[in-house]
Amino acid sequence: MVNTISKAEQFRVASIDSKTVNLLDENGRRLSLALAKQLTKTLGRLVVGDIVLVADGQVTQRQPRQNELSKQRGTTSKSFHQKGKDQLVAANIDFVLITIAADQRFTLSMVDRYVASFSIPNARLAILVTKADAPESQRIYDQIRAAHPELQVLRTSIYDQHLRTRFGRAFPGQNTFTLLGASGTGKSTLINYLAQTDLQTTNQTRTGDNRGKHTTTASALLPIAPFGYLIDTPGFKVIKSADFDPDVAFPAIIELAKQCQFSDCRHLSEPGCAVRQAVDAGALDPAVLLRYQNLMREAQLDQRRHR
Ligand SMILES: Nc1nc2c(ncn2[C@@H]2O[C@H](COP(=O)(O)OP(=O)(O)OP(=O)(O)O)[C@@H](O)[C@H]2O)c(=O)[nH]1
Ligand SMILES: [Mg+2]
Ligand SMILES: [Zn+2]
Repeated sequence: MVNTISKAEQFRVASIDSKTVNLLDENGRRLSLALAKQLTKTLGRLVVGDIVLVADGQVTQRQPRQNELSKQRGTTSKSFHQKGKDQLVAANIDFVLITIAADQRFTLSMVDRYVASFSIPNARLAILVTKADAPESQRIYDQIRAAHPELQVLRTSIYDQHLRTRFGRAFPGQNTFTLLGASGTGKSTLINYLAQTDLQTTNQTRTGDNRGKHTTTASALLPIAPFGYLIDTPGFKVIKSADFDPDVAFPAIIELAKQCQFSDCRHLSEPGCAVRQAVDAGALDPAVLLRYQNLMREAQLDQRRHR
């Protein structure tokens, strides 16, 4: 008997442009649907990485999201109504991979910011020090390891012929990765390298400061065997989500703060502050408290700006 009822099939959102949503199924089958024909009113907005059911050329259902990753809109594109509003980047992510290029300006506060902004539920955050062939890469790697011993940090270089093996060992199994980082850090280049084919457009960085030219302009989910899916994203203009929690980047301080006399202690000059006591006793590096206070200040400035 011929089956006349079309069964709903499961796809993943691979990319979205102004008119079309491009889908991909587990067998690599692709399907492009007109956005205008989708029931976005009932489904909510779709984002790259979403898992959806499709029947008769229509998305009929969006599966509940494992998590969502959003970033703050670039200041340039921020209209009055969008102030401080987040832009959804991707959903259903297992690993958030932050790219930090060894040939660009580096500060630890940048890493603190990334960790505070992009630690999301049900995903692990790891740092990739890209362009590991650049002279500063070892120093940057060591600094990040020392400041964030809780994080997985991997040096990557497209001149490393064992990179695919090392990447597979660092992130075993099939996962969905989102690459996040400044423009020109080599996100698209890394994706092409892992895929062993040019899927994404890349571009040289500016001479002088090696900053990127914002080559990638939209997020895209790419199936790359045997690793799973990699999501390429546009380079950052502003490194943070609208609401970021400085505490997240400082697990040692969170732990100590449980012993502070006041539960809302900011570890500045409050009496009975266990964090400052730990610094005085030599149990906590004063540089860590400084970094924490810097990030707190930035978060406060930011909140004021967007209110
Ligand atoms: N030396 C060296 N250069 C690299 C490496 N990875 C990437 N690059 C170079 O860095 C430049 C920028 O790479 P892209 O992949 O376009 O950077 P991106 O992060 O995708 O940038 P946006 O799309 O603008 O966000 C290119 O010229 C790459 O060849 C690496 O491991 N070593
Ligand atoms: Mg790119
Ligand atoms: Zn305190």
